[in-house]
Amino acid sequence: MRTQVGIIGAGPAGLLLSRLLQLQGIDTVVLENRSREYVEARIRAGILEQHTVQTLVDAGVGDRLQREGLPHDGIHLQHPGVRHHLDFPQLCGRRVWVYGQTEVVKDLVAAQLDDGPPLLFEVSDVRPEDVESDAPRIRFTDADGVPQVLECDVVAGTDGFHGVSRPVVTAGAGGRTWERTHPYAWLGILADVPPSADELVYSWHPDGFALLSMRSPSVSRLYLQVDPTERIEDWSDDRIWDGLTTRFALDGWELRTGPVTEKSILPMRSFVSAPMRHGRLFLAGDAAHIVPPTGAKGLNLAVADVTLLAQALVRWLTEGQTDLADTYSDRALARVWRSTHFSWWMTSMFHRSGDDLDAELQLSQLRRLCSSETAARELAENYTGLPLDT
Ligand code: FAS
Ligand code: PHB
Repeated sequence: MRTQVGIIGAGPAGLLLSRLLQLQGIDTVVLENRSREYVEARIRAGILEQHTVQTLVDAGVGDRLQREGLPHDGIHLQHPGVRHHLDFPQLCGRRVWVYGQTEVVKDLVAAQLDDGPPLLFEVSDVRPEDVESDAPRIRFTDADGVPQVLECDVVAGTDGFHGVSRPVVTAGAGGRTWERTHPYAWLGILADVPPSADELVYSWHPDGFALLSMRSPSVSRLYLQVDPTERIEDWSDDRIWDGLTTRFALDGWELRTGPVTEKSILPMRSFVSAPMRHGRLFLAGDAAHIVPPTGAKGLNLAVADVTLLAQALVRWLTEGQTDLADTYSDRALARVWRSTHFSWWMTSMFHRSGDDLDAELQLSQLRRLCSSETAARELAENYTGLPLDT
């Protein structure tokens, strides 16, 4: 098999990269080791930055997003007795959209299987090889158990945190990684109950953080800060709703409860690996970096990476110019560190772990955000997504 760009992993990064390159006449093949059903069922992010929405719309995969997605003009910040709304258009002229990552992936898979380049599910033994040469290739076994070799001009490692691509980059390019596992986790639920608030509520509470989010006018998505050692079996639906009701308590307001359809516990990690390239192997998305979800940056960072990578590969493969490819890693990492800082800052401000002094410092920060337009603008600019350095 032969193509121009071999893409490992059919998450949002790999699928969108294939789409952006297809629109510029660049051939790709996407290799995914899970089934279509599995990839389309994974419940992850839910907030799209404005540039992410524009990128999906410009790539011709934004119709359902614009029909079914929920545009949000802000978020609510809560601490005991106070719920304060941040008006994003007023603060920074941008907004965000609520549209599940599950739906983004379904739209991208449908477009690819409709009139797109090859997307091979349920492959195995994927190994990028000779990425330092001018003729890299990917060895893999197809869904029928037949060994295959995909010869490429370039390989894109968009295979997530546990993928095979990053180890090849770090082994070849040296470089380094930065990592921190945060001392808390998120218990997340999906529930068939209309959201109890018009926009997201980030709540600081002595018992721990809580987040009220949603997926549609009839489906709520909520998160509770729990200890990382907690087991989901120990959390009955009633216990979860009690915890949420306590942490969102506000006079004259009530949290609606309903049937829980999915629940899981998500560890929280900050991780960055540099460089994001070795030879003709380029990393994008969770393959190179992980942020805690408090800043709603994971999916949006993956989209930003592949927007930069697509531009670099089009210039290289159609004009023979390697300037953007040669600076891709540094340019992508600049945004990665900005998002890693913002995600750490939001996480540190809302999650209870330290002593009472920490609690007062967090509350002072929150009061500042609720009373200062300058402080609120900094949050709004980062949350809605800083302009891409394209
Ligand atoms: P992905 O991990 O999505 O995709 C990588 C793909 O590569 C997968 O389909 C995988 O099966 C495939 N793959 C792996 N190894 C392979 C191999 N050897 N061969 C072939 N294919 C291979 N972000 C938020 O902003 N908000 C959230 O609430 C949120 N919740 C999350 C919950 C969870 C459990 C996780 C893990 C992440 C969450 N994130 C959240 C972050 C999330 O949105 C990621 O940033 C996003 O999925 C990154 O997309 P990709 O880089 O495409 O990686
Ligand atoms: C979500 O809707 O899943 C969500 C929203 C905001 C976050 C994290 C997750 O910060």
